[in-house]
Amino acid sequence: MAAAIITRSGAAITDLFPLVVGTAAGLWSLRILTPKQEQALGANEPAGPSRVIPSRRTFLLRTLAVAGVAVVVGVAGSALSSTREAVAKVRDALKLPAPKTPAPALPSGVQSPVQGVTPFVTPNSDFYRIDTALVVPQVDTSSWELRVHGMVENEFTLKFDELLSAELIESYVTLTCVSNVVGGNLAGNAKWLGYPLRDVLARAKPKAGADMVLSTSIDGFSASTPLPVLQDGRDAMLAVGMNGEPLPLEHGFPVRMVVPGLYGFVSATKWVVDLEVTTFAQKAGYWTSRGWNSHGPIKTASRVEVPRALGRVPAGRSPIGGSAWAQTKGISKVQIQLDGGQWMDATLATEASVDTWRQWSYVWDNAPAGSHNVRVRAYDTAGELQIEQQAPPEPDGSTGWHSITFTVV
Ligand SMILES: Nc1nc2c(c(=O)[nH]1)N[C@H]1C(S)=C(S)[C@@H](COP(=O)(O)O)O[C@H]1N2
Ligand SMILES: [Mo]
Repeated sequence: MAAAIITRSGAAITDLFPLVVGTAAGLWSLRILTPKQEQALGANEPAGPSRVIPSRRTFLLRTLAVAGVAVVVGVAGSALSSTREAVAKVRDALKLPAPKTPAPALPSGVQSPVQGVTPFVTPNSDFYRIDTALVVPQVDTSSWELRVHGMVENEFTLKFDELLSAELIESYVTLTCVSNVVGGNLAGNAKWLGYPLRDVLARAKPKAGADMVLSTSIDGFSASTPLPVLQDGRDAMLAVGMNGEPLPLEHGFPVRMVVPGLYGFVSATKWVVDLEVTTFAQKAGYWTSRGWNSHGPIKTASRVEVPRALGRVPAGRSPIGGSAWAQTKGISKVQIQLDGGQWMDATLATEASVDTWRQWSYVWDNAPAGSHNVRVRAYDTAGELQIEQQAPPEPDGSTGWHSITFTVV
């Protein structure tokens, strides 16, 4: 899965298109224009008499072929960028309706007082990205449709205008990737606007025996979401807005799924166009068929963000801070351990909702000069302690307590 991960801020994957295609075309033209023997030469093979030189005529024909391919590639590249511009214009012109149920205003104090802790709301341009597709799909709102079908009494197709005129909700939800390592940054928190999936399902009327909704993207990605999760009242939605704007193209414009409490690989389908009500026994999502789990509840996690790992801080007052999350349950306690000592309660920032991360802080006065270690662990509101045992992300999410070392100078 790591190979499919692209995290960046700002840049679009299509920006890489000319580079990738250019490199491929360059390599190919080198290959076709270069005599075979020369290519086959290894480091310790002698050069010289065995070289084969193509006739002028062959060389000319090959040059023409290369030029022809360059034209085709250029045309394809510019067609792609003009669709991108067209969809970007549609997005710029789009006015999202106000939600029927707005998100409650953020209480003051959600942000840890420690300088350098992640912003409580992640700006869209800094939001992590996970894509299996190399190129961002370009989906126009006028052609977007969502097919709702499978084990339901009422199959239907939803158009974008219908979705916008439905009763929309708004909610802060922290998305997390199953590939996030302990202490990693594949998590982001945004205010989402969308159509509740419970309403979509109430209209479709799932039949008895169904236990899963397979959502599919226009790019072929798919996710298996447990049906009860989409009906239990949490703010699972077909999202159209992210932090007060239409979804950025990279984050699924015009419509994606957002489901509090589940890792993105089983819930957060971007550019979603198909919902099939089915069973786990019959169908599997994209990553499930590649060795990852079928169900993906988010595991309680916490991390130290300040000081930075291996950072150097001045002597005196050392502020320590970070975030913790246990979506749908909420965080009730965060503890830290300094240099292997007693576990101590950190100060919790205000909770925005159980579906968002919660920040924490601790001030270490007069930390002695030298190298120090900080460990962190969190409890959810059921009193359950975050798993201590270290485990890698595959197949259902990493576990372990985050630990960093820093130096007081
Ligand atoms: N179409 C599509 N949707 C997708 C993915 C993808 O690769 N393709 N990745 C999923 C995963 S693994 C995660 S964690 C979230 C990440 O959403 P983001 O890229 O908006 O942060 O999207 C999910 N939806
Ligand atoms: Mo993910």
